[in-house]
Amino acid sequence: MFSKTSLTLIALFIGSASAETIRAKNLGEVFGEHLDLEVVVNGKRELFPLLPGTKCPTGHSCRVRSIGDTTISPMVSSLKNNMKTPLTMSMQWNEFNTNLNTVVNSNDYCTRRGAMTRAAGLAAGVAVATVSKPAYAAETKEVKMGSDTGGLQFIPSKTSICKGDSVKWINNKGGPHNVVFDEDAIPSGVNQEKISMDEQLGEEGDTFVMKFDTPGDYGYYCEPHRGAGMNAMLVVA
Ligand code: CU1
Repeated sequence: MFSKTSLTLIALFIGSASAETIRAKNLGEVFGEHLDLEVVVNGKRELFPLLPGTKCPTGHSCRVRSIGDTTISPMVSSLKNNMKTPLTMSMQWNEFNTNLNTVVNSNDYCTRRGAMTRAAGLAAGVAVATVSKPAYAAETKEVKMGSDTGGLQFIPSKTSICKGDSVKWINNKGGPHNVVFDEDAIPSGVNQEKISMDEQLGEEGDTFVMKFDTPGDYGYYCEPHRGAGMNAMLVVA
């Protein structure tokens, strides 16, 4: 869906946005110029190219790209290729800048992941309406039931997701296994029966998938092997 270089740029930006400090600098109206959004990460300067005609996002520092600089970010090329009309271009660019603001201001992983996923989607030409849906940035994390050598445990024993994400439990070895949440170790208001399994997974490769919308800590165990200590933790942020 994205070019390799675009993905590298996105990955770089996600990785670098956690502890940045932003210096505000008023450049005034620089319409028609190429601007680079400047983010300082651990004393190291990162530049993120903005489209021609775009103002520096409020509260951020931007630099005017030097004349004759022919280096164009693959992300910008992708944006140009995918924004067909001036109207959708300005709409999507506003949305993109909003997401950038969220990304550079937020230290929260889930917020940042959502914003960056939406921004990347817009850069690839996905419609605003689509990327704005909560499910757009959602992920599914996998948990093995039983270690590869047949150990009675969930692997990993602790899983962290963002609200709206799902977990897929996969029956690995040593089954049958199941997933039962501990009534006393889930967020209040969550229906224990609704998120737990009724049955057990007998065949290797069988799966159980559940989506989690309420933040908090969830303790769960495998009913047949609870006595053997087969329990684990899920954290929904
Ligand atoms: Cu089990």
